[in-house]
Amino acid sequence: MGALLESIQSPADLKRLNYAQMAALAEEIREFLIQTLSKTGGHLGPNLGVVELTLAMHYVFNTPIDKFLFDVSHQVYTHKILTGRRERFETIRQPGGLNGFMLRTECEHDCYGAGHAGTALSAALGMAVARDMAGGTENVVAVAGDAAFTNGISFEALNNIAEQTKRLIVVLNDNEWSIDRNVGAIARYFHRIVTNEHYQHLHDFSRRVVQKIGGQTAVKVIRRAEEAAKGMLWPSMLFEEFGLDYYGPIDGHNLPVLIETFKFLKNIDHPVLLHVLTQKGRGFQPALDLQKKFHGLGPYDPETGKTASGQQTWSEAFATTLSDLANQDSRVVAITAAMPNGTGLDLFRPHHPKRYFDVGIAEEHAVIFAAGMATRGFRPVCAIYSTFLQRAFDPVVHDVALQKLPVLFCMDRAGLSGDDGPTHHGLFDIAYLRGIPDMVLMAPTDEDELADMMKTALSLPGPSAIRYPRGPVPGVTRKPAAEILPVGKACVLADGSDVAILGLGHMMPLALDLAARLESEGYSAAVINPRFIKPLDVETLGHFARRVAAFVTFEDHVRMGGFGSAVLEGLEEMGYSVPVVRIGWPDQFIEHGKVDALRQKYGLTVAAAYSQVVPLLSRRQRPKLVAS
Ligand SMILES: Cc1ncc(C[n+]2csc(CCOP(=O)(O)OP(=O)(O)O)c2C)c(N)n1
Repeated sequence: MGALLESIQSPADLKRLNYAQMAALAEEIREFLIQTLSKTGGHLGPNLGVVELTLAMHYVFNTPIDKFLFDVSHQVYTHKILTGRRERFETIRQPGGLNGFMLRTECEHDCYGAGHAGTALSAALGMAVARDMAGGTENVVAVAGDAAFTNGISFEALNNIAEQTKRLIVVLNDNEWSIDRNVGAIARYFHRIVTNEHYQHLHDFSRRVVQKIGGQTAVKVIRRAEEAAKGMLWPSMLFEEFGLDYYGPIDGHNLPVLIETFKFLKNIDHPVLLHVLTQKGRGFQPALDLQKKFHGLGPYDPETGKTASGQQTWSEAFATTLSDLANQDSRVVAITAAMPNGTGLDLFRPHHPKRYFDVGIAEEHAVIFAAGMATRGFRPVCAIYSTFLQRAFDPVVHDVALQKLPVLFCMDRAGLSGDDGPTHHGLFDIAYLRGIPDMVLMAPTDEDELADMMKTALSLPGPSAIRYPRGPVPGVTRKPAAEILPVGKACVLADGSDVAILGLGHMMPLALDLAARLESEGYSAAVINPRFIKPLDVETLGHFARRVAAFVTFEDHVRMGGFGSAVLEGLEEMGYSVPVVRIGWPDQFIEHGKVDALRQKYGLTVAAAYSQVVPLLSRRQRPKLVAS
């Protein structure tokens, strides 16, 4: 670690540095990020892009009194390093270590937590209005990426800002990238500003002014800085129409320009938007060459950027299957909300470029857009992470299900996401989809069954959803072609008369292990692959309810409102009172960490299921081996 970086314990230490030292500190931070993340993984590209911006903000403002909000907050590593977390930084995203995003419980400098896009402006406005009502003087600064402005909530906030407050600073951190290249009219609009012929002139002007003021007295510096910043005032119709004064675009890697501009904006009695140009991945050539990959990734070689190539993932299995199904059915179209890489649709795009739609970070729009296409005979497939589909709950209900439209939701990252933590865990989708009339909800145990479920879904007259997790598929031998499954029919893998164990989707290995353990002790254990969460196979449930002493359900989802709850309800409605041991996540937010360790900690294990179910079985009969 560099000497300057080592001297920084809090933002106060930063304020003692001069511009040259701060520029050197920026390089030390970059090197520290590249080395650390090569071991921990994380959002390298976005963080390399905002080092100077974050330094300048902390130099001019005073957190935690002043409030910084970062949209998504995946780009807050420098903020963490500067605010007393440098020594723990190597624990980022590791079990028990720092979270990868802003977390209110982690530090007083993290005034607002996030992980989903589009929230920074609304929350910042709320804080600014609260300050105004309390007669406070603190500054509120919201930093949002260019792709965050493709999100509707950002515009709902913009629509409201000028009416509610006179003091709010919005920083548009424009690097022209979302995870993939940013798309849509807003992206084109920002690009037009940046490539405007006047920009170069203004950019040079601001740099010259700041160079000139170096070394002069503080008063003169501030006055000249004001002139410089005023000189940069550049009318941007869009933001001006929303009632914000627009400043920029300025070079987001030029510390003096950033600092003098913030000093000026701090005293303006009007909401402002500062357009800052940054380079995602700055200082690390592999990240500049492969923007998408280095947005967020696991461990890599810090020299070459190379990562270990792994097994096929669920996302890849989904996308290749969708390409095949689209070959067979010209009505199939694929929709992503700015996640072509994460959802695997990158693999679909080259095969069916005209049937691939990236709508930006706009999950609600994605779902309603799909509904519109479905009304005209298409078979839209929305590939959206379980956690991000939460955003679009109402469109799923109001625009798809209520209108009985055949849209398929393929929910990637359904289950515990691991390192990303609670903002990204997909633990609620069964609960929020199960109560929607006509919804067909499925979970595959392997990639072959995923293909069958997709084929089944595309044959249905109404809405459907499939949940599958992050990570590699089991790697089973594939059938030559996908088959349509009987809807609402579970698959009994092993018959049994003491206990019936249901392993939902990728939790099936736990069901099989539990069955093996119970069988080895003389119990007779049935194993069932439910396939359908809805409609639930009540016939199969009823069949076993008449024979077994208990059910066990395994699910990678919260217990409350989840699959086990569905089984309980199904049994109760049929008049059975057989106990159900429900193995799933408890009624609390689960921290980040390794999936296996968190499963151990929260009892999503064979051992936990065993200890809960055996007393229920023993009451009914002695184990056969013991009895004989
Ligand atoms: C609601 C929602 N949808 C999707 C995502 C996934 N996501 C995380 S960061 C990101 C791109 C953000 O781009 P931008 O705001 O421009 O910031 P940058 O990474 O370029 O700094 C996306 C799509 C998310 N976090 N939230």
